[in-house]
Amino acid sequence: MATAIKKPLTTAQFKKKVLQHLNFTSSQDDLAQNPTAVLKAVCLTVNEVVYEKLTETNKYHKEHKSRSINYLSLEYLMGRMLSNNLHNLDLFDVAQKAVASLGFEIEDIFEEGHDLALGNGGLGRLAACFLDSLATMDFNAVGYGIHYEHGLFKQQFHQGRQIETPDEWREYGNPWEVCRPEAVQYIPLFGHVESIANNDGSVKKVWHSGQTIKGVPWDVPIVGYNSKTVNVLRLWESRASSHFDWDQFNSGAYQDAHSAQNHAETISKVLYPNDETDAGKELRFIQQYFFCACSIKDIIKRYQEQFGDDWSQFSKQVVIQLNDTHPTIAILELMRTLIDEYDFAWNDAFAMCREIFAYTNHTLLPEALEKWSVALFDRVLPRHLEILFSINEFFLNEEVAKLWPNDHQMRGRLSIIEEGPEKMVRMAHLCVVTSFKVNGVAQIHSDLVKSDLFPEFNQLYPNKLTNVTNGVTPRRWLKACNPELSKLLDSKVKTDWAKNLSSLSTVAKFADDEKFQQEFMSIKHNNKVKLAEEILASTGVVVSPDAIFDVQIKRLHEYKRQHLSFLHILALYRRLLADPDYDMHPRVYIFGAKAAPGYYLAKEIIYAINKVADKINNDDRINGKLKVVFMPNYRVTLAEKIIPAADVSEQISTAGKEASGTGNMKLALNGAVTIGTLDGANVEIAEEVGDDNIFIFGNTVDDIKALAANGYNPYDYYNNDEEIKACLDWLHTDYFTPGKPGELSAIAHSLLDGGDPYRLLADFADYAKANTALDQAYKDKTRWARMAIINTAKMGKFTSDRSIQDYVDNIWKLTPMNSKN
Ligand code: DL6
Repeated sequence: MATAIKKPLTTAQFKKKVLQHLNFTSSQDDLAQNPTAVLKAVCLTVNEVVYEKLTETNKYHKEHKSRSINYLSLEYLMGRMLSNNLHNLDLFDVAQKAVASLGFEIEDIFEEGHDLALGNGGLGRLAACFLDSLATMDFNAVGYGIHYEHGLFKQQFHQGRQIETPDEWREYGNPWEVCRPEAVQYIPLFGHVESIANNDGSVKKVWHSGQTIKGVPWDVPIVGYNSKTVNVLRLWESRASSHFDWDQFNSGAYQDAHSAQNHAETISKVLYPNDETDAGKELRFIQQYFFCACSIKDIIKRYQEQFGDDWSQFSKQVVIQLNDTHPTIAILELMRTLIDEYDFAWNDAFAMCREIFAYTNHTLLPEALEKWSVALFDRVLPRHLEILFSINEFFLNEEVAKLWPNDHQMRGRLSIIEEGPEKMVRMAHLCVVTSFKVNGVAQIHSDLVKSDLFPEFNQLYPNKLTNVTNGVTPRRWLKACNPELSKLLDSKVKTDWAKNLSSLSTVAKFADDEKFQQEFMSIKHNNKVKLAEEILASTGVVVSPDAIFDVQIKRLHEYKRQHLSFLHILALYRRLLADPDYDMHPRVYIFGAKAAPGYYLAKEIIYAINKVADKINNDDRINGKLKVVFMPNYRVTLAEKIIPAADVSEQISTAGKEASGTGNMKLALNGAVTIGTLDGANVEIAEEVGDDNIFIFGNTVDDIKALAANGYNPYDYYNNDEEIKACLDWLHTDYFTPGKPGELSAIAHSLLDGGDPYRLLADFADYAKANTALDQAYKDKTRWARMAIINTAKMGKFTSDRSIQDYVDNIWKLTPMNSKN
């Protein structure tokens, strides 16, 4: 076992501090009435340890001039922090006992906390896992993002339809953040550029901005697990650069007095503003620039505190990772700063950027590859647009033209500017041109980035495109969320598996051990009992823990194909109605997903699942063999409850569409067996667990390409498969929506007349077959237990510690704290 860091507090000390905070920070004497106050006091107690470690961490890196990774991400899905921080500081049992002696269950105290839901899905959660690993592995890292006033919306269902309400995660404060007024930044916007001739004939560009926004940093400490490190996530809040107009206010113009303030504060108001309107687009664009500019200024400030005006060490000290294209403007901001504010020659500034930036691509979906109009750029960031044009000119003339002389088509294809009725800036092209490394997030995805998305760039820059397979932190996604299983694993694995996940492979040798199987499956059962209670509380549906818990939790998107599972549920229901003795083990389908507010079909899919669930769950004819629940408000905290209880993990995206997936890793780590396509990280999960321990089905990437090449016609499947036809026709009736026929037709329309863009019908039959095989496997208790155990045992590769080590070795080149190197 690796040497553990000493427990920072005893139970008695912890309790004393909690009581002190209750008395002196919150003035609370009636504890029984106030678990929220206890939560706050516990957090403040933990923070005493955290801030001391943060100071030590900063001191160390200053003294040792450690190179830092600066992770720029518009999204961080942190979830709740308390349980994780207690585990990482080895204070969980201490806090549990201390709180118990005050008359509370620690779990009830956790329930008082809010999720930090500053992200949409996988991309933001990945960023959170990476911060956890960076701190655990003692690397010098800062996460930069936006301090959104409202994170991802809260989801409720009203008569089956999604209703969105604002998320108020810090309405009454957030104990995990500290404001840093000493690091405020001022960010210019709009205006025009003046060209001033120098005496030597050169031209100096001066940007006269039209507005200035104040960026106020809030630091959220990131606590490493059993490590010396506490890093920070620095989130920028936008404010007006001057206070509201006092004179105007006193003269009675109350609204006007606030208007500049309102405009400035809008920037960090909401995560992902609806960008269907021009105003929404401008807001999203300004959000991106605002947080990039604040972060670049902060990175330079931190550097200058150590090195003054000596820029020679900058690229040795700093690496910046762009999490998707959202922070691309950071490249232009650094160029602008170096050239306009520090008098760098263009070539030197560009060379510097090319040593500092690296970019992660998270999607091949064309609609998700960001483009901004040149006109918008020109209006908001005129100086940046000039620099962008100069980079493009250099790229096209010095690089593209050398490899493909006089090839105008190639110039057009690779140019950072897309010509057309409206000129657009291709942000991914700017990233690829300027970054020194570009990575995809699973092997198959990275291969497709090379072969399909950026083949010419791969030719132009042969060693730039690479892969780093995603990972998840086992601290949150096993140790904290599945305490019983963790204890069982502790009893079998000698090393600290939470820090060395590959050591779980030891457990594979117990996969056929009857006693271990029983222990493993009885923990799963207990977790299912707890989830069944949660399901009853949140949906009113009674489910049996003896049924198969079949889980599909992820953003709602057509490519993820929740509606494939939905169609199969309809097919099973039909089979059961036709033959009540139809041989299947009872199954509970558990969905969790939010649909983007403007995504019509995604919302229709939610509605259809809810309506079909209502019917099935109340149909006595099928003897409870099938249940369907859509758990509202899917978020990190809910995932922590669902994942330990899952038997089956649905990972059924169209091959080639899911870049990686990380829910697939979390579920398998907790002993769920995957039914999935050969897509994203499923491919690598299959390699690790072996064909016998996963249900792979459906068309491969090449098959999907061939389907298109041969002229895909969904009606071929509809006309030739009686079950598909019956299920799709059913949706046009009022069977599930009494008196309202056609209410569920949208799905059928998209699959037939809409051309079935995600080839759902082409995979249906094989999916149904794989499900039958899965059902058979589950009925064999010994076989299933073996499969579940192997899944947990073989997930070593998918720890985010491994991902971070890959980034460090191949891209970032960092040295951890206390390393001898
Ligand atoms: O890399 C994290 C995560 C992947 O696991 C998902 O497969 C991928 O869809 C997601 N990508 C995005 C970006 N936009 N889209 N779509 O969220 O990244």
